[in-house]
Amino acid sequence: MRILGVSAAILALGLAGGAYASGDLSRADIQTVVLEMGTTDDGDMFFTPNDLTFETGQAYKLHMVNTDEIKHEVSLGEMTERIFTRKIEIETAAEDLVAEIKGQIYEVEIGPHQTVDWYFVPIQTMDDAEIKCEIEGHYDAGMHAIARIK
Ligand SMILES: [Cu+2]
Repeated sequence: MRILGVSAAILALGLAGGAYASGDLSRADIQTVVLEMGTTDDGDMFFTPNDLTFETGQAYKLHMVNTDEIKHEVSLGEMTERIFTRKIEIETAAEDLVAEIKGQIYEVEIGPHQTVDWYFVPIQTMDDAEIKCEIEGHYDAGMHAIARIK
């Protein structure tokens, strides 16, 4: 009985060390993903990359870069419900903080030649998420991306 108890304790420690991180998951080991958006010379609109995979429990900084002369949107739709948003961060070109916005966010609109960072941790899996720009005509011009949470 005593041996069984020790084994159970070792097993529990092993699981705790291997499968679960401790502390603040939204700040540990943040992985940066760059999402560029713009318009090609042919008039096609894009997100690059247009196929994204995220993992539950991994903290991300989605670095959204609008390379265009016009504004665009990054709308997560239903994926918003599957992530914990820590903050949206806006800085000047000189990297001075303009704003940190906290709370659940569905969509971010980004001005011409601006960047915005979206800090989040996926908390539920999802197979068929879609990131899109909902400005009229932009989706049809190609401004959407497939996303999944594993
Ligand atoms: Cu757009």
